[in-house]
Amino acid sequence: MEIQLWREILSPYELAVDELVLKFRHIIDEYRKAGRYSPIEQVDGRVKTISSILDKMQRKKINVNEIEDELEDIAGVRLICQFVEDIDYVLEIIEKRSDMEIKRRKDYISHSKDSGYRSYHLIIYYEVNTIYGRKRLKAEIQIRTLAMNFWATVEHSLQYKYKGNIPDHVTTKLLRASDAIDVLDQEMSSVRDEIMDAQNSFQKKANTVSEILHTMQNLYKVANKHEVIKIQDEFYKIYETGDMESLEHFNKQLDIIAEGYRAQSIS
Ligand code: 0O2
Repeated sequence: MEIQLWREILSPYELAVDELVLKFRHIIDEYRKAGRYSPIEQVDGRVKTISSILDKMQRKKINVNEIEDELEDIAGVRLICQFVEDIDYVLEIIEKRSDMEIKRRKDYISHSKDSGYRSYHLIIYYEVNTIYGRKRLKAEIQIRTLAMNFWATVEHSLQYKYKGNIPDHVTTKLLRASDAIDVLDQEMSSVRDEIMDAQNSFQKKANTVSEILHTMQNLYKVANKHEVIKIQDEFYKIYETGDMESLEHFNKQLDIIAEGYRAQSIS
């Protein structure tokens, strides 16, 4: 097939990956801005390379004109979670969306692959709008924990190195490592609530500090400089104590001061 034709085929998939990555990153952002724990930790996306498509076509005996029907992972998005439990929340988020329709699920977490691979896969239908009109295409979403992702990344590089024929002694070690990853995920789950609490308070503090700094920046433009410097010193003192309640109280007081200046500028 001509290179130009490949570009035409792959272009809507590139758009789909860009849009999906943006949408999932926005979900993380929404959670964090609301001071809540995000079940998605990290988002990656890629369009399968032409050489990887050719490899898979060869492996699965797929014709050029069947590529889009038969290859369901030309567009791929990977959602990385901190804990196994988060995967169910992510699934719920996707199930509720109107712009993604689940076609197929592959649960390699309940039943890991013979290689030791663990991950939850969804094949979704997703619609993009291009200059040629609307196109409904398929995309693969892989959902897995940080630990599962570590294993899959290492194993994938070994598959590449050994061209799919990993020696037995390495396979044995990989299977053992996969079991260890499972144990690690279970151990991490047992302290999930504690870790989530810690991360939530960290996020809340970061949000409050960012609001305070934003208001102070605005005050610099309209208020008396000496007054703002006094407010700033007060902020540093409270910040050093590390007391969250005082920081939130200070934020509210600062809002009232800023509101006063806004009222003055209107009258
Ligand atoms: P690449 O290079 O990552 O793109 P099927 O649905 O069974 O007809 P398919 O499409 O192979 O066939 O589905 P499957 O098994 O769900 O695999 C889809 C993708 O999951 C793979 O894409 C890999 O990215 C990943 N994957 C599956 N099995 C393994 C594994 O044992 N180890 C690792 N590291 N990744 C795996 P590709 O196209 O095979 O590869």
